[in-house]
Amino acid sequence: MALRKESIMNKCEGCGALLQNVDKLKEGYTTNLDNPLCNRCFRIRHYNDYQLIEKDNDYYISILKEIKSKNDLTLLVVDLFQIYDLVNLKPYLNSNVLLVLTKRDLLPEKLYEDKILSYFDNLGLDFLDKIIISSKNNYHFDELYDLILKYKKSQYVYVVGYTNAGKSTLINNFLKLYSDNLQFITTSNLPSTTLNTIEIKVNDSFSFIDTPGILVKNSLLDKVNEDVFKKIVPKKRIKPIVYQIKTPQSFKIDDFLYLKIKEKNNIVFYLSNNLKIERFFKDKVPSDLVCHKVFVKARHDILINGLGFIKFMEDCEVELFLPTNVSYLVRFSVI
Ligand SMILES: Nc1nc2c(ncn2[C@@H]2O[C@H](COP(=O)(O)OP(=O)(O)OP(=O)(O)O)[C@@H](O)[C@H]2O)c(=O)[nH]1
Ligand SMILES: [Mg+2]
Repeated sequence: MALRKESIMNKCEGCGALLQNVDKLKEGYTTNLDNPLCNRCFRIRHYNDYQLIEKDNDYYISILKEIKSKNDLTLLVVDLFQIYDLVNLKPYLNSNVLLVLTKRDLLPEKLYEDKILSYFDNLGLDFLDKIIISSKNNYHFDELYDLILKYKKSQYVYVVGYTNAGKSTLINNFLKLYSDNLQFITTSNLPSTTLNTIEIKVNDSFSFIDTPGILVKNSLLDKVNEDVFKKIVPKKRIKPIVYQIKTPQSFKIDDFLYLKIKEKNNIVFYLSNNLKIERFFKDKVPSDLVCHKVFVKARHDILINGLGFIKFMEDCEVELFLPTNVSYLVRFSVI
């Protein structure tokens, strides 16, 4: 795979797939090979009609390995609202990685940004620098631009990360703010939008190379249909929902989360505003969910992969019921 030769290959400008006019169901299909976009990108952009094209993680890893060998500046884009297994990426990252934590606009305005940054310091990964941004409201974009100029090794800056993190949106926003280039990359709220590397010139200082996102393992988002997916992924700033707990009780969200709390506590849900939380004072444990007994310290959160997080004000042991193979982690609270 030649990462820097895309301008002379016939690639879709929106997703990077090689254009072809043979198989309608395969990536890069177009009726006219002179079109700049494949049919799939055209339909995402104009009809919001998304066609899922699945690849396996070996494909993404092979792209990461090739990027590592270049030793150029790499932006590792991380959605602040999701849990990613960043430690597992360590073997595939070079020593020129800038950590870009994005979607700040979704989290409450009051937040200890330093605490978030220190959480990522403790993962055992070496970053040149770290920055919290939002592509939605240009938050810290000038600062990110300066960091790129400071750390870039050549004219190429690679953008990597898990699927849906916001890599292509970040690049499009850069083009809007700092470039005359009118091109833009296809984005969507569903996974695996970018299918191959895309080289895109920002200005004479540098070009970005966008990459397809790595698939997220053990996420609730893999276990639900498209309608529920859209409900779970937040689009607007999350409104925290607080519950005072004085007697044993349980909480249920749709058919994918059930939480049992026995002791006094105050808890806060940070989830998409489109989800409804039901409270019960009698047990109604769903039989198809897996029970995890979780000890949570005061002012810690349980983060549920793909869903969001729940803050606990007091020490407690809770029973958390989730679908099979959905992971969670406990982390000190940053809000
Ligand atoms: N609220 C908010 N949404 C964002 C932000 N950045 C990206 N998004 C949304 O996140 C979703 C995924 O964005 P993409 O740019 O397509 O993500 P990607 O990392 O390129 O995904 P792949 O191409 O699948 O690897 C889209 O719905 C974007 O609108 C942000 O800063 N804030
Ligand atoms: Mg993309």
